Amino acid sequence: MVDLSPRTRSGFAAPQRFEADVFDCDVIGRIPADLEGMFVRVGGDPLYPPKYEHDSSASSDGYISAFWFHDGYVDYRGRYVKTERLLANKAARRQRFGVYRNPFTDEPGVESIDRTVANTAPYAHAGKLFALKEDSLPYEIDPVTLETIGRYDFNGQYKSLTFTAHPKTDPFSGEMVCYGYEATGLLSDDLFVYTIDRTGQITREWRLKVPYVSMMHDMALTQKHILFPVWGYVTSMERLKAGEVHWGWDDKVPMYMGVLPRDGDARDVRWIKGPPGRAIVHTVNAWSEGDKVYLEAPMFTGAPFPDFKPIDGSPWDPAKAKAYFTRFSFDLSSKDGSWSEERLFEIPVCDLARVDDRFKTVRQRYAFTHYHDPKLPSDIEFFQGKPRAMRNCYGRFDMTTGEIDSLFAGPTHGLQECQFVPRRPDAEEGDGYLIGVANNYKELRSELIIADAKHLKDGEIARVILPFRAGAQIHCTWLSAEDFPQLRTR
Ligand code: V55
Ligand code: FE
Repeated sequence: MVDLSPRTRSGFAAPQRFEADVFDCDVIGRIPADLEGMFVRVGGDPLYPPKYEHDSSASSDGYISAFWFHDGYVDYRGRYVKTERLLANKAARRQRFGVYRNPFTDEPGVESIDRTVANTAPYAHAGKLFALKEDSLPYEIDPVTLETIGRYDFNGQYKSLTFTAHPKTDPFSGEMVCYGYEATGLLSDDLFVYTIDRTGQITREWRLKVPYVSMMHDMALTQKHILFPVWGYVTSMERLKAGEVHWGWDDKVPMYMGVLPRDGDARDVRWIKGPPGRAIVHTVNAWSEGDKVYLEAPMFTGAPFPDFKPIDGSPWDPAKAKAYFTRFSFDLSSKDGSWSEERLFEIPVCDLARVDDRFKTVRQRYAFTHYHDPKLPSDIEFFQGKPRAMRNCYGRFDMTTGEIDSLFAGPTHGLQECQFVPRRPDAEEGDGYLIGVANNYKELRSELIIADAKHLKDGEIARVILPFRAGAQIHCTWLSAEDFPQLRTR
């Protein structure tokens, strides 16, 4: 019997707890016939409620779902990621694991079981699809059935115990750069970095030490450099022994930007020191020009997540949990590496921004993200007192001119991260489709929006209507039928 603890979420965020197949989804409008492939999402859906009230929603069980596009039709499928932890909980019919990334809070007897819930990001490389979370190895997923194949360590070549949720693929070489932090065990200051070629073979490994252990959630890649933001979410054995979640916010520690030359050795890494009180959870894109390296990313000036609170006991401050598109530049020619920041837009954005992935590692013009436009209606009564869920627009942000083209999704809709899909492999930057899920808080169901990325103001081309809430999404991706030919005949 599942106990509905007070912490159990209600309304739109209530656990779904079922797996689903919807054949031939309802569509308003017309699905473009040239859209062949699959939009894949990963998020969390707690099969069993958290064991402790102070746990984070980042502990919820990984759930992978997909909208398969073929011949103008759309089918939906959703499956739990069958992690070791999920299977152990199912066998016992209870939650056996404690709070976020803290094994000291688990029940006895689970020590040898992988704690990850694999709930953060889908990622495709070398013909394989993975569900990722930064505290363990990837789980490989069958792209047709969405069933879990198992944990993957690149044929034993990948030595870090952890793998980021945000690898980066160089669109020109096809190689994937990835890393694991706390690479040799809980609280370790080891950062292992890898390149994996387009066939899935590991071609390089760097072993680095970080300035301090922090949530290294994302990285950025240029043609010349790999960037590692290190910032104020910190941890310690004391907090873990005290039963706390892994991270606490420290606004005194400086931010660092690790800059590793792609053709250099581990000793060539530079840790450029920045101000304290900064957070970059996700990057947008980066590029190198001579001795300068540029990074565009939404930046917070306080703790981004309410579940990971300040270590000094002060309350989490929602006003500082607003992110603004910022361009950072680092001058590698000066001895200490200079650091500068420029705010690009005066409107806060959701920090899940995407680009046309064919232009990663070089300067790109457009970033796409959801955000809240206060000039457009949002019906607060439906958002359960959670104004942060009111993301009513998808925007195409022109990072060079400051223009925003946007699509309004509706007054009772909260948008999730979107995906850019190029119209053709050789289309110009930004010519393609923007795809993303809207939570319809009024009808308590999920809707998939498909828009022309060059004409957002015109509204969507089609909207797929699911007859239920498709659950929380953290990240998404697109599998093209060229890269996954088995999708042509699924
Ligand atoms: C994030 C999400 C996570 C996590 C660490 O979005 C960072 C940031 C859903 O899990 O474990
Ligand atoms: Fe993320």
